[in-house]
Amino acid sequence: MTGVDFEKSFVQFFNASEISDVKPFGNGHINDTYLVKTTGEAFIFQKVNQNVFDIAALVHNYKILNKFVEAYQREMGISLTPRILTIEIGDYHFIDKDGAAWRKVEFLPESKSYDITTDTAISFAAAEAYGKFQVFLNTLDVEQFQDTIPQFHHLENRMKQFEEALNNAPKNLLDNAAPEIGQVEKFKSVGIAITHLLNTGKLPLRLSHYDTKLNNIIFHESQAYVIDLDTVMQGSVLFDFGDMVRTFTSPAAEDEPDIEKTIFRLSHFEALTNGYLGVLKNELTATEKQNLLLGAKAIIYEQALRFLSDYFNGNIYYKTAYPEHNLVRCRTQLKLLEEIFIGESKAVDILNKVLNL
Ligand code: GN1
Ligand code: MG
Repeated sequence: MTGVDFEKSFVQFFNASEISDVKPFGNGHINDTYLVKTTGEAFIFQKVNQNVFDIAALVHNYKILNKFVEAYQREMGISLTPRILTIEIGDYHFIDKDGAAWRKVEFLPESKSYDITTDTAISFAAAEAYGKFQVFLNTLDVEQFQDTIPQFHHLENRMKQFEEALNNAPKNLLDNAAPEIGQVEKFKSVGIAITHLLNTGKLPLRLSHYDTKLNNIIFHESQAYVIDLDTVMQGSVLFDFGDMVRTFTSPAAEDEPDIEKTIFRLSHFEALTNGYLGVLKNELTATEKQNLLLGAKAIIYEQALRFLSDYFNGNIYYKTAYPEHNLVRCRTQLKLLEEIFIGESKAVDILNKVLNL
């Protein structure tokens, strides 16, 4: 938490004499997040990982996005996301000597977020917040935004990266992951199907959130706020719907070692589908509506590939707590994918009902 970069960045935003406490905060796998308490107030202080994000693109996107978020709040009286505080007019980030970006964000006191939930009302409300956020994003010009991570939700790219990781993996890791390698092969058709669909050009390119995990929604005073806008970029709603299915429908943590605990709960699928599509369905095209479940399968498959690739690469992308952590994460994704295939016809019925298809 300390170190030269931390100190130098910290003083850009805070008056050290007013600080009462600084501690790590949240469960992000990529960025470093701290809760900073000052006399009377608290803030989120965050370091955006320069090894993962194109920082210039990220800084560019935030400037545009914030302008519209603030205008939306002024006009509609609704805040979509906690405020990001400027260091100078229009400047939200401080770039340190290594190229990482630091920022200060409003902290909503007594707010709650959930890694997993048993409450379908929470799944509904979180999905509705993402739906409203997408309605807002639909009003912006996608062409103005840059990719903060090139080819992020791009299965062709992810499958290629996986093949490379597999080819370069040490023998002992290949042995440990033999069953998972087999399952990845078994589900390859998911990656091929979404790639084919994306390549037909039939999906509209929309500005997307691209990290719609349950814990990227903050509940505060009966309102749900969307956080983590680092991956807002050109994309497809299929992946945003999919990442909700991935993180809302299982009652087990993403890194739960007991594989039996990862299941696909149709009750939460129904809740999130109602919440998200209740506000968004009239803005979606027929192709989008027909492929929402493929989006869910695709992002879960992608996540399995990403975790397993990182395991083979020596755990260089995701923060890990033990050597097999990424392998354990990969297993939950593959189990969830299997469960979705089992529950598919019921899930399609739910989708058709909500979409009046
Ligand atoms: C990362 O750091 P966090 O939790 O916001 C990742 C997501 C993954 C997620 C898996 C930029 O998100 O794409 O879905 O981990 N973010 C990036 O839990 O790679
Ligand atoms: Mg994120």
